[in-house]
Amino acid sequence: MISVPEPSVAGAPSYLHIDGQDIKVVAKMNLPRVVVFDNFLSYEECEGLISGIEHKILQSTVVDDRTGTSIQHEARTSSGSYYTRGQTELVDRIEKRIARLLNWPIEYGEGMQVLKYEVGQQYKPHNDYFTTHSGVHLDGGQRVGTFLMYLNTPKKGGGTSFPNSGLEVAAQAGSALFFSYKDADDSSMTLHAGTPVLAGEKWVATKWLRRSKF
Ligand SMILES: O=C(O)CCC(=O)C(=O)O
Repeated sequence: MISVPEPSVAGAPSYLHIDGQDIKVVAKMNLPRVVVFDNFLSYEECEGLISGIEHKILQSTVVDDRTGTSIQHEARTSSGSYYTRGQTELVDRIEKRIARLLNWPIEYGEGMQVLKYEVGQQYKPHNDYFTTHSGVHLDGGQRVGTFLMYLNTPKKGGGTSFPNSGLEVAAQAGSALFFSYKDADDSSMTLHAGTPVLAGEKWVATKWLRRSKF
């Protein structure tokens, strides 16, 4: 097996047919390794992920680099919650679709995080891999990929930006952004940010992928 998740996009397919879904391949980039998909989730699936969790969302936290504990921080002002792996039939179906799309075992994935951003809220530039100091989170190995699903379309703002390459992906309901990072350092250029929502609200679901069984 290759060392990071990677969709089967060699040969430039316009669509990948998975789980009855015609997933559109919209954009690709090598550095950072990014692939953008549309029609990954149906409208009903987006709504289902939001309605299944909105009653339990709380202020988001970040991992403290020094201690490895979860803390609230001005860099991340969204609120959110998690689905455990396979928690509902819908979550299970989507996790299987992600595993097939990225050629990465379902057991290597963390639970699914759902975030809600209101106007002015954002997630400032950060990397998703753990630093040596947050090694407390390394059971299941380092994170090597991120799969971000946009569950609605904010009226303005709320895209995901990669400040070191100038790329910005717009948040569009049902579309998804994949990026990978083989090494836990700057070489992958996957520093990224959830840009501030300027009008409306933003809902996103994130799946982090580990190097081994999580
Ligand atoms: O909301 C976004 O666009 C980015 C979210 C993010 O960076 C994360 O969950 O790690």
